[in-house]
Amino acid sequence: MSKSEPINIPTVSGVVDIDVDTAYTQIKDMRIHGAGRIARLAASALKNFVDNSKVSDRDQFFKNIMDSGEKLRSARPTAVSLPNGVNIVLASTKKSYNLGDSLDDIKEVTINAAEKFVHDSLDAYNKIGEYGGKRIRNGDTVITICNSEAAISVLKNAHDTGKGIKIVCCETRPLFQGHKTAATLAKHGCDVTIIIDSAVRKFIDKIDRAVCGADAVAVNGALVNKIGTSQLAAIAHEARVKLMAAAETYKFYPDTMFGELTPIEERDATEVCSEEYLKTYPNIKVRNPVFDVTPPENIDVIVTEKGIIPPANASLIIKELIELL
Ligand code: RUB
Repeated sequence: MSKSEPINIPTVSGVVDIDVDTAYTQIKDMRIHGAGRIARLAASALKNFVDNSKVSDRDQFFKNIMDSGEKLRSARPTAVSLPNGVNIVLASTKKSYNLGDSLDDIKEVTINAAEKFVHDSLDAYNKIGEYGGKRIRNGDTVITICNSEAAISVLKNAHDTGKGIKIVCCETRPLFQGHKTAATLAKHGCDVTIIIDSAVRKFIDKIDRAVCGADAVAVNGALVNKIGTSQLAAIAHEARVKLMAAAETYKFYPDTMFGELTPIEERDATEVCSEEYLKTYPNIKVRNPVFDVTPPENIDVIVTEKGIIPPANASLIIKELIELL
């Protein structure tokens, strides 16, 4: 993916037919990206695993599907939607296995759980769009970053309800996911402007609201999202522009309640500089962390499918999530 490649606009897809190894590679290589999409792809792959399993021994089946879950969870480290999605599906598998259910019953329960996860994920976008859209006012100019389906849902809703909004998309270096967001919203009929990431402060006095997605929400309400989000949030806070984070509840990170920190993925230097440049100047070091952490004091609200919460209430969502897993 580069700024010169044609734009392949990702869609909000339901259950797809994909095996575990292919899903793992597509997520790892970012052919499918964005926290919600990768979670749904992993759930689809677990369903596909069950559909195609030829194993007749229930213990062996259980071990194999747990190994598949482990593989899928390891494809990318930061978006907690991925382990949460896998764990939500496999929690049903485990329960059924531990109850002593037959292999056929364990399979059926797993398929139902995978389909339910995908269905609930898609349903969450509509709710987040509806709730978040209400907080956008007539004529607002709204800035966004990266390519978040949840944030796009809020923006589309505000547009569709006739608020006459204008949207500014940060292009989101180094992989330019902001160009995808701009293309999706322009196709939807929205008024869209792309700016380079470093132009946010220059334009902030023209901006009324900021909306972004989430890869993870910690127990203290801190938000992990695409690199540049924390900078956008700090600039917005300085200018008294409110930032709304749009996050389905499966993006809240249970382990942060027990002291874990969210690992921040660091990707290849060639995403930042060309191979030729790196060969010419082998003594130049390149760092490419792809997510950052926005402190809760720079976030106005988090919009979930269960309603809008202040960042300080993140622990309530996490407690509910822990009960599911
Ligand atoms: C994507 C990104 C998105 C969140 C939320 O990063 O940071 O803002 O994942 O997206 P990458 P969504 O392109 O590196 O995966 O709302 O679609 O789940």
